Amino acid sequence: MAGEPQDDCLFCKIVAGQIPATVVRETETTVAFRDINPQAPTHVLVIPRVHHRDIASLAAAEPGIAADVLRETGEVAAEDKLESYRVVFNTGSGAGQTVWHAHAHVLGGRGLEWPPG
Ligand code: DGP
Repeated sequence: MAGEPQDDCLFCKIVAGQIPATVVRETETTVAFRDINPQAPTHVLVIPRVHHRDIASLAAAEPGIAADVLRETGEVAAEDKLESYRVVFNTGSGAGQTVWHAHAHVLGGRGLEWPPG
């Protein structure tokens, strides 16, 4: 059920501490940790503790927690002293989503081209 931990979800396992991760920030509703395959000097994932398959589902069901995720992206950028950075929510397999637990990518520390690939 949406919102409940899923046995087969990698990020639910990180939230539960069953899989190790380099956690940089935690709040009551979110966890932020370094991406295992970084695409920039700073590449942090901010996830809600609750399970929803993507950011649209999270925002529809629990808009306050979606706002918490957004706020944390700014906190991550501030902690890494990023003046410029990008926040990405890959949504759907055609956009590159591979983990079906809502997450924001915070990317920075190098020049970022526009449009993205
Ligand atoms: P996306 O492609 O938008 O669904 O992003 C999923 C990201 O999750 C991808 O950049 C790699 C990262 N990732 C996958 N498995 C792990 C893991 O076990 N630990 C960490 N820290 N990151 C992971």
